[in-house]
Amino acid sequence: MAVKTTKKLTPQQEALKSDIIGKVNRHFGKILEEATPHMIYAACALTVRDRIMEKWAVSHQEVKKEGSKKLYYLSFEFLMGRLLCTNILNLMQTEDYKAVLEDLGYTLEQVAELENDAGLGNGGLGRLAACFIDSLTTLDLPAYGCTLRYEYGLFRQKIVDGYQTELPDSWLEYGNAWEVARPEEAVKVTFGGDVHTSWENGVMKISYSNERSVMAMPYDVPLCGYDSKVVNKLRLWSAKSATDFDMRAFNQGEYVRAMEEKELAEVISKVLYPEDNHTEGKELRLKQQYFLVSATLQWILKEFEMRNGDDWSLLPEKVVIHINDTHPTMAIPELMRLLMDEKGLGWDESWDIVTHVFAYTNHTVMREALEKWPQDMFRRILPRLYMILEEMNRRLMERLEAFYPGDAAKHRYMAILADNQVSMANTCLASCFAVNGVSKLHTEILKNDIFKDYYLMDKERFHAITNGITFRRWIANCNPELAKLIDETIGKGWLKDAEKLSKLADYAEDPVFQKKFDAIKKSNKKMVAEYILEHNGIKVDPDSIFDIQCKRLHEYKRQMMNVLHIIAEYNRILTDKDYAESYYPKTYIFGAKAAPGYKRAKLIIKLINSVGDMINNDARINDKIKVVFVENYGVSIAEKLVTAADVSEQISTAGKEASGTGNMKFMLNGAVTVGTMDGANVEMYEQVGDDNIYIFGLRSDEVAARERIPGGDEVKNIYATNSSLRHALEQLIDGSIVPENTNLFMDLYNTLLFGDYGYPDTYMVLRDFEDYMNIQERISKDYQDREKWIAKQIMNTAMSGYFSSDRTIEEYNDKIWHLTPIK
Ligand code: 26W
Repeated sequence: MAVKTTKKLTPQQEALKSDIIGKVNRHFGKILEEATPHMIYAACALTVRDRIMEKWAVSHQEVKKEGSKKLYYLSFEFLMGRLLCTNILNLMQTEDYKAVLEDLGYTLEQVAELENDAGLGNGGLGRLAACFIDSLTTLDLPAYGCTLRYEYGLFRQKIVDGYQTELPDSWLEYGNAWEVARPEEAVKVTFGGDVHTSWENGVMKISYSNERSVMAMPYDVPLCGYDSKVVNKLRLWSAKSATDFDMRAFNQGEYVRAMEEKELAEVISKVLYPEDNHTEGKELRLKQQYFLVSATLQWILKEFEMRNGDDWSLLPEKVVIHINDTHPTMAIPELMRLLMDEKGLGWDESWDIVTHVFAYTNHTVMREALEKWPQDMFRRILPRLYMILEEMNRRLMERLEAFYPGDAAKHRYMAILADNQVSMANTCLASCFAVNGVSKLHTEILKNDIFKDYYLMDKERFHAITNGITFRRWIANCNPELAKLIDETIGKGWLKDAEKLSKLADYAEDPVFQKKFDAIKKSNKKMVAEYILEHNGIKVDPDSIFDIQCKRLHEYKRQMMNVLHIIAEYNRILTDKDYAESYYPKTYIFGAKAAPGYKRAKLIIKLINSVGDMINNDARINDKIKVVFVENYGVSIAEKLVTAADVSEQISTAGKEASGTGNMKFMLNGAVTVGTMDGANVEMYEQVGDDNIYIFGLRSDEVAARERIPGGDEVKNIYATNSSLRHALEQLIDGSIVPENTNLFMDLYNTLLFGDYGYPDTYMVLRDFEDYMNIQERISKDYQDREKWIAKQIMNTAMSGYFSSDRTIEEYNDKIWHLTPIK
């Protein structure tokens, strides 16, 4: 692959080298010269794993000895990405691995690229979980991440003729070097059937008939923190047929049927649901949810019992369970069930424990994302849990009647069971000892709007904890040159204490530092330009402004506004000579997956690609604008893109983006944000001040006010008066973009101008357009004042310390979890 270097290795590096060669020999039965690059990757990973395992054994003993309280972070998504570089960095061996691999004729980057992304998540919520586990471990806090071992992660996106198509993500095809199977810890999870109650000595006994069981098989991925002694783990549960075991006894016919049943059972952990911010209410998803929480809780109780015996009242002192959005909510009635039916506790005792063990984070206020299950489906699949929910609901109604006497509408809105549905959010709100939002603004919306009635009942429970990201991955690993420059300028401490980055502010206007900082941005832009040339066949100019919007595709994130604005700029270059002459070249880069069933989002992807074709191939504009859609956006592609952005697009409709974390990744790497006062953008603005961020658009209260009225007049007026917007809109339906199919984008045109339910422009694209256009024009101007612009970029990196997930985790720990760091 690369050219071998002749640098002399240190004794430690020599030892590492023979370790790697040894793995190639013993694991693959090959000599080094015969090893494929994949074998080199696997051999490397195995040496790293050995080192983690050694630490693990020690760490495990420490946790046991100290009898510490543990956090179980339950999440349906853990978007881990690749682990090789993270683990090497965390073990502080990056230089050694680099040197050894170079000695073997590889670069670390080349080898790392061979690892499949663990794409076990859709977007923000899943990536947040991954950043959290890194920070928890780095802060020496004992914690376990718990999720499903999806055989297929989030689909691989392939753009065909401008359209998104979905391919399976078989990330396990070469095996997973990081996991360890724990078959001895498998547990049984039971679905369906009939529940029978009987009484023995005054105690209710539960039994089942016609139920079906599935085995849950755990796989553990050990995780080490940066410069920390603790090893935590991510536990991945995989579904296995419970009938596997008597397979031998089966005759030919039954053998095949048994195989079919096995397939049915194992389908539970087959695939990650690709919906983000939208629930579908599918039976299999309900089963996945119960499967994860039941397996995890059985394990938690077993561990607790082993260490502490059967005094269950101690559970809240030893265990805290975090529910990452409502998806694992069934953990609440499941713990009730286990304590009552299996451990013999009464309702009140169990309830007292349950209400001191669970904490819940909300990650979205989008109505279509709030999970509700049809009651009859729930009852059929989880009959015993349903009984428990009925009793929880009955008691909840008593509490509500006491607090809000006679207010039936309110009771219904706050109920666990109402309108033939089971409300997961209300189950959490009725049971958790802590509830939090993921930014200041988002928490205000929870308190004053969607969860207001619960907030008024118990204000102390609500917390605002702003999200963060791990600086180890999002700067040290993805932008090593910038990390090195920071080390040289302010010393190394910032990787464990991100607030130290603020010292960079002193260098914002220093010409020598500016030059170095700018050179790094430029070289990252070149790297991305090469990537684009290779993958899209489009030549982009690294000297142009790189304006990037990458995130899930959703109407509220307003990729649509971005595209309309690009069309408007393009039109103006064609018609306004002065404008064309002064126009500073721009490269607009998009990356986004759309949920496969979200037609409009997929149409927006097609629009971006079609607008790209139209503009990129128009010789009249002389390469001034390029539009690029980067396929298959995910963690590893983000790691490239965030380092190369000049402008970061964070333009959601105010009030809709709970926090955003992509915004932080760009900021950290010295991009300047153009954004609305939404989610964590608000706090980014507080950190960097007016000069270093471009804020535009309606504020969340202004959006909320407009949502209450149909708004047709305002929209009509905008349409009549803003001619560049009108022109761009008309081009959606006049064949300018795709001449052979004039009607292609009709739906996008219609939804903006007429809306779906008589409310046009649901996401305020048209109403924010002019403001957006003006601010974009200002950005283009400001960019050309190079010193001033680079100073802005440096200020963004300097003031990003607050957005470290280490800070977030410390807040969670102080306010909610109360874990003690392992010594
Ligand atoms: C059931 C379907 C479904 C799937 C995922 C509904 C909702 C979700 C997530 C809660 C959506 C999500 O990822 N939300 C994002 O969470 C991030 C981490 O807190 C925030 O930064 C983003 O603003 C928020 O959209």
